[in-house]
Amino acid sequence: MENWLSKRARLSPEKIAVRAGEQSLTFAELQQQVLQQAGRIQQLAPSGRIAVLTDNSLTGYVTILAVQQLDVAPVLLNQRLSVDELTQQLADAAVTLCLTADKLVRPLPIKVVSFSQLAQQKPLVVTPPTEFTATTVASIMFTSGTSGHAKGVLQTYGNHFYSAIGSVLNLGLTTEDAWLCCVPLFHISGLSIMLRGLIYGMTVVLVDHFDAEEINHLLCTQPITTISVVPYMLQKLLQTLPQTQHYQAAFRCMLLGGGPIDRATLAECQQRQIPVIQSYGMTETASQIVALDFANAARKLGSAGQPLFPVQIKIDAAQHILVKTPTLAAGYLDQPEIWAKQLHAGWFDTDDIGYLDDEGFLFVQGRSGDMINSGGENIFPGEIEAVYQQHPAVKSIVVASATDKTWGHVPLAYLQLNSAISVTELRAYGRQHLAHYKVPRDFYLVTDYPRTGNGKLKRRALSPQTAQLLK
Ligand code: S0N
Ligand code: AMP
Ligand code: MG
Ligand code: MG
Repeated sequence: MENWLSKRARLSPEKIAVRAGEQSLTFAELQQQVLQQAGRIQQLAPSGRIAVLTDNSLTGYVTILAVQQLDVAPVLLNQRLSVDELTQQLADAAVTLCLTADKLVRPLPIKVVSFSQLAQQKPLVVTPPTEFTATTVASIMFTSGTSGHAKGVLQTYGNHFYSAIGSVLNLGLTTEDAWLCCVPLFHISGLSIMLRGLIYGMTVVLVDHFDAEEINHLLCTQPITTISVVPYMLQKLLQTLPQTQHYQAAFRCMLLGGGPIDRATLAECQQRQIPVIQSYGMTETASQIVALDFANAARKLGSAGQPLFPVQIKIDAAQHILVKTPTLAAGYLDQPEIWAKQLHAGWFDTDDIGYLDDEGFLFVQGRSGDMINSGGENIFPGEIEAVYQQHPAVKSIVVASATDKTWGHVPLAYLQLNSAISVTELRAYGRQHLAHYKVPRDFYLVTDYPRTGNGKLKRRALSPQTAQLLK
């Protein structure tokens, strides 16, 4: 395929590509800014991989596209990670240059260039790739792993293209469409909106951080047609939208994904005429692979929908959701053996549990493994345990999931101690080494861990009821 940015700038140069607050860029202007930014990055003479650490700022948006125009797959870093976690990912991806929003600059063991330092560079003239090949890796983003070690997911241009097409065949497209992006660009939820923008020739309304009142205000006053949200965001939007206020008539789709949702929230949306479209997908499938359609949204409340046109789904004997899709990533960076374990004859085992009803609609029921989904962020107990096991006061630790009113699920820690330590110290230690959303909400002391007859840990049998809360 022709380079998406060049093609889009030629097809619809005057159309608004992106709006961010008071700023907006047409596709022609976006192309010009992106190529200039690429020229500045080139001035830094990067060799090897380039990471981008940014919130949803317009400069971040331009920078991610600029790295792609240098024919390099940007490594997209989660802004909430700790220095230790970022350092690990940078090393895993052999990144040599990290382009960083000024407010996210942190000491990292590689070359860090802030966006304002980058702006000082004199742009070189760059020659962008004329084509985006389907098999070329377009982006790398990390997703947490069982062992405590994050895995870099290799998303290709082919993955993103099939994903964008699968979505639009379901949701449709009008010339008026404007998609609000308040989900992070460093997650596929956000990155996919940016790439759909190029592919569809659609306006993206970029919001640098999630503020429910501000988003409600935008949806009530501006001609936005679509927004992507995780369940936490939907709940906050509902809580802060006064009963007397309504979204603009043009608003047609609240695309919900990234985690489980309760029926009551969906029913409330229905009652308030908020057009929620549930979806199911993951980083490894370059966003949604299953989604509801407008005709069935009300009738199939609670279902994640049907497989999108390019996607096949089946359920195996253990009730795991298996997927076969051209949006499936090329693999995990340098971890082919882990990838191979999840892939059987072209079918990828999601580790999610679900069933298909008699009409082929998917219902996601949970996870087979230990993953914790907190506000749309994935956490594996192993990554938390590995950090706390380094602490001299901790003799042993097991982390388990608990439901939480705000975040859906959160980690709880069950400990045996070598020496006395306060919960304040345990929290501070966690916050130093882990993303804050991974720090266990509560810490409990236990005398023993529940095990099966043959000694295997029964993580899910741990409960605050049988443990002593550390205060
Ligand atoms: C929900 C978010 C925005 C919450 O962040 P917020 O409110 O900005 O928090 P901060 O102000 O930064 O911090 C306040 C305190 O809250 C803690 N905190 C932040 N996030 C979490 C969290 N997730 N869990 C627990 N605590 C959290 C902070 O640590 C801070 O505390 P202190 O002060 O103590 O540090 C944010 O979490 C967020 O953006 N979440 C969503 C991420 C996301 O997009 N996930 C989806 C990933 N999956 C996919 O992308 C695949 C599915 C997909 O593609 C998709 C998904 C949705 C819709 C559409 C699609 C699609 O298919 O297109
Ligand atoms: P990530 O790897 O961050 O992209 O997160 C993807 C995971 O989020 C999936 O494997 C599921 O566990 C969860 N998830 C996504 N959509 C849904 C949904 N509709 N219902 C339940 N869980 C979901
Ligand atoms: Mg995942
Ligand atoms: Mg905030």
